[in-house]
Amino acid sequence: MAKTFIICKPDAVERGYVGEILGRFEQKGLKLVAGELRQLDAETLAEHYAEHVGKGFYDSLVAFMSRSPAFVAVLEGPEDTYAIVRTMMGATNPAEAAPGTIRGDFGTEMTENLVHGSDSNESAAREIGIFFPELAK
Ligand code: IDP
Ligand code: MG
Repeated sequence: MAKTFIICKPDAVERGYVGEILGRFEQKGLKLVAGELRQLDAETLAEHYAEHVGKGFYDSLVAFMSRSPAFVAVLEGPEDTYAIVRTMMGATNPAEAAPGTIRGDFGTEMTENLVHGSDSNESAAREIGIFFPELAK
């Protein structure tokens, strides 16, 4: 079994897509093992998005991610569950994301792309440690 970390981003919460997004993962066979609506702050986002600090889009990313609550969650499934989640999310740019994916079905723009998912097992462990330290082993 493997855990991965997801965020239903503020646009998803604002637009009422949290149930749809979580439902897709549940229907796929992944188990919700933690989840909470949380207002994210700049400090937490700098840790979470450490690889992006200083990039051209970083300030607008933080403004977006902190403008209203996000739903942070941990999903559990088979080995490499992070990869299942990433496939179901679709490409980072919703304009290029395939129909049938979350971003492909519900988004149009790059920053407001509805969902975050860890990009490796190492990232999943790191991100779960930030948001749900009680689950990190
Ligand atoms: P990912 O979420 O698909 O892993 P990353 O490259 O890790 O994509 O970027 C993190 C987030 O930053 C994206 O999901 C998106 O919200 C935002 N982002 C990434 N690249 C750009 C960009 O070029 N312009 C605006 N926002 C971006
Ligand atoms: Mg990423």
